Amino acid sequence: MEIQLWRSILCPYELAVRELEVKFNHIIDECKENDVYCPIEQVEGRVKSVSSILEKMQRKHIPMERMEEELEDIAGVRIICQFEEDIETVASLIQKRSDMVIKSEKNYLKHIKQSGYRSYHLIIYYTVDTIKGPKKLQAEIQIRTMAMNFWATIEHSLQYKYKGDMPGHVAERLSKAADAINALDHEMSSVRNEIMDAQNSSQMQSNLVKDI
Ligand code: 0O2
Repeated sequence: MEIQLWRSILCPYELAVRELEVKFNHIIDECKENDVYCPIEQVEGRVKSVSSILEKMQRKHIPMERMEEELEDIAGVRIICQFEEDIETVASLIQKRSDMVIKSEKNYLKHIKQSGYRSYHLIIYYTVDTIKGPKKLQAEIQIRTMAMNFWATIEHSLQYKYKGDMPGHVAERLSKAADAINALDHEMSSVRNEIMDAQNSSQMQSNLVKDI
């Protein structure tokens, strides 16, 4: 397919990724403005590369005419959170929005992948306005903690390095590292809960003193 044709196919996806990044970053701004804790730490977006699209179509035997329907992650946005509990909060924020419709979810937090990969994926329908009119497309939103992202980023680049043929001992070490990441996420949540409990009880005590 000609470069020009690829550009015109991917152009609305570029717009979708940019709009979604703006919208999720705006949630961070709104939280700052209102001085409330933000469940979103960072937002990243990308449009899948042509070579990656072609590789996936070949691997999954997807014909060209079904590409946009079957490739759900041409547009991709990654939302990074501080704590595991934030993931659910972000998912319910998305659920309540009128501009994003959830098509499906993949919960790799409950069903951890064999590699050790943990993340929460949502496929959404999102409409962009183009010069040819509105276009409803699909986008994948990956929601994960900073620790999960650290692991997934390194594991992904190793997968790329080994071109799908990762030596067993490397995969095993990565799987153990994923367990350590899981333990780290739990520990950080526990520390946070302890601090919040202490803050709440000192707040209650100072309210009591005020009442007296
Ligand atoms: P990129 O560069 O992010 O586009 P697939 O797994 O691609 O055959 P499907 O059903 O779309 O098919 O998979 P899934 O699991 O819903 O989502 C795929 C994306 O999730 C991947 O995209 C990764 O970003 C991420 N992912 C899934 N499994 C793993 C894993 O074991 N390790 C890491 N690091 N990431 C994972 P792409 O297309 O691989 O890459």
